[in-house]
Amino acid sequence: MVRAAVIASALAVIAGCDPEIVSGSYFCGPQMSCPGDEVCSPADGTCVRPSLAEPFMCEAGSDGGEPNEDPATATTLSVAGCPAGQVERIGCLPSGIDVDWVRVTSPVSCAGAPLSIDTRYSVAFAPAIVELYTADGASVVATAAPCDITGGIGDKDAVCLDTTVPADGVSLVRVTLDHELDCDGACNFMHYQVAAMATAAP
Ligand SMILES: [Ca+2]
Repeated sequence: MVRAAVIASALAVIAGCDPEIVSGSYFCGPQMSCPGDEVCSPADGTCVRPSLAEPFMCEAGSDGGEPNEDPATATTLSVAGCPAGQVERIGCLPSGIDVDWVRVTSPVSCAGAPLSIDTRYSVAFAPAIVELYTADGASVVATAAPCDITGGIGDKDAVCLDTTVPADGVSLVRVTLDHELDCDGACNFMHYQVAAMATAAP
């Protein structure tokens, strides 16, 4: 709500003296909040007049990794080296029952090197929960924590996971929605971007 208000006033300044905000010109706040008579359109997470709201849809290509509901079918994200440039993938959780497994693979020569796995997602919808699992997918090793890599216009939130490249180079991650903050089911969907990068071993 605070972020949406800040963006709204910034756009008002850009528009000159006209205090009227154009429908669809700014992002919804947490849990699809919008000021005044506007509502959050799930289609793109912007505040619009109620008649213009459209349902959520996965972005083109964002569900290309499906099905990935278990470790055996996990979507692969390949880290090229340590150090190497960040690799990214767009994902989508269109409903509360969807689960995305992501297998982050790094060269075995990078074993022990610091590995960051960061996930950004729209602040408007149910937050993403990102967990690092054991290689057999049986138990959680670590949970990504909120982090400040959002920057920009303020429409994104993020959680970050700092780990190390395991001996076999495979880090198994599970992405789900936070049902504690899903607007009682009304914002139970999410686009996200998961990014991974390894740096040189100390
Ligand atoms: Ca899935």
